[in-house]
Amino acid sequence: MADFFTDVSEPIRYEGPGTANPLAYRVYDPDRIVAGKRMEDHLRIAVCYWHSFNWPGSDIFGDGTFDRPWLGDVSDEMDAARQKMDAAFEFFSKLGTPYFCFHDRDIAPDGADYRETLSNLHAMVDYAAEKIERTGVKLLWGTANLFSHPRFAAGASTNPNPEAFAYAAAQVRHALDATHRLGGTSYVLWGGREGYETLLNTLMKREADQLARFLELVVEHKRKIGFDGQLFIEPKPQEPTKHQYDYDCATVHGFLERYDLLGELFVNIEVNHATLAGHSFHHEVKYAVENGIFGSVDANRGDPQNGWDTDQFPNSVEEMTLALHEIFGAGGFDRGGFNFDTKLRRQSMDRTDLFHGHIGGIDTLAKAFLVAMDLLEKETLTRARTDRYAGWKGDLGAYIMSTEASLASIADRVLEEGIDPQPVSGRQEALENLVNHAVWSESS
Ligand code: XLS
Ligand code: NI
Ligand code: NI
Repeated sequence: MADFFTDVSEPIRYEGPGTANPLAYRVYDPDRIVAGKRMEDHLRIAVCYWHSFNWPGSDIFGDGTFDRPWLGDVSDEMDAARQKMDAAFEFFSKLGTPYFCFHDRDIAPDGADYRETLSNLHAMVDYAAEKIERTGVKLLWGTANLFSHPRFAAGASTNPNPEAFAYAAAQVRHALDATHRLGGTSYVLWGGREGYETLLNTLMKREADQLARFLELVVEHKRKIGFDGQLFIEPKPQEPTKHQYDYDCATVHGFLERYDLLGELFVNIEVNHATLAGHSFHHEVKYAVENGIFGSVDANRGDPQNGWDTDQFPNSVEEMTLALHEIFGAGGFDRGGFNFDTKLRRQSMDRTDLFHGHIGGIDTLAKAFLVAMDLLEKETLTRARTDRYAGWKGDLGAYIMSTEASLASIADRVLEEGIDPQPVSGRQEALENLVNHAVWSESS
């Protein structure tokens, strides 16, 4: 088997902040112990198959630009799929990250009918099992592509045609089985086409019921096969649909509550989806953590200048630090991790650019992680927050929250005790400075 990444002969190593080597980690040090655990085990980094190995660098205006020999000759589709997997596992091993993730269609091509599609998938899952065994790279999550094929143009589970629902169910059943067989720790459902283009032809409530039924069936199947990983929904507000039902974390939370699915499904939060929804990534993470639905992260970033999913490699330590502060303040990941749902720019056509993108993103995450752990250890933000609400620990606060209180009795206390609230500073700038100081002074 020929090497595809010949510019990188050795696995990428930690060389520290002083190194001049562009193909080395400056901060990500897998074996470094932080709060009693290896950095690698805290961050659980995964490379994604689709953007890095499946996509030739095309966009809606132009053809592929990338140098990806494994995408070149597809006269034998299964042979091409094996070459792609060779390239992918060579990359995972050389990057030195512990996990990967995939869609069913990333690893195995569609056949002439579903029977052939399934036999392609089974063959490629066998091939992946050997690679996992040989390289030690593990599966973070699997998923099914229920958005590329024209049969899903009007949705997968939310399609007006029950046959599309059934087809999607078949794909998820087999992708979940494959994930289980490959030792995956979680499974993702991104509803790319689960939304609408126009309300003129849409029964919105009926589509929500179909989506809930679909999720119920997935949960049931997960139990039946004894998959003890977590199931994640990945919120996104729109693109490709005009409106996607899994708009953001709060919408997904309300949906899970309404259909009695809380505790069965969690969220995989993508940074760029958070910003598309008009939130910060920090907001989405905090909402999910505080409402018990946090699961995993699609680490990437958008471009503030445009409103679509550019999926760029993370490079803002500050943006990541604030979110990681919430994640690790609540104990970190269970079955999730940071997967790199990231795309190179179309002009970054060299194979080695894949290394540069991942190395920079991983170092950004590692740095943000160290800063967040430092802020948590010193209780910089946690103490400021607790202090701000300290009044609620007192007599009045406890009384208001008790069943003893009524609107009238509270009003009486205001009159009797001469309650006269005085505004206090929210100290936003002071806190922003403290976060910056931690970013600047963290010495890696
Ligand atoms: C698209 C999504 C997709 C999911 C996996 O915007 O991010 O890539 O992560 O289906
Ligand atoms: Ni995305
Ligand atoms: Ni994603």
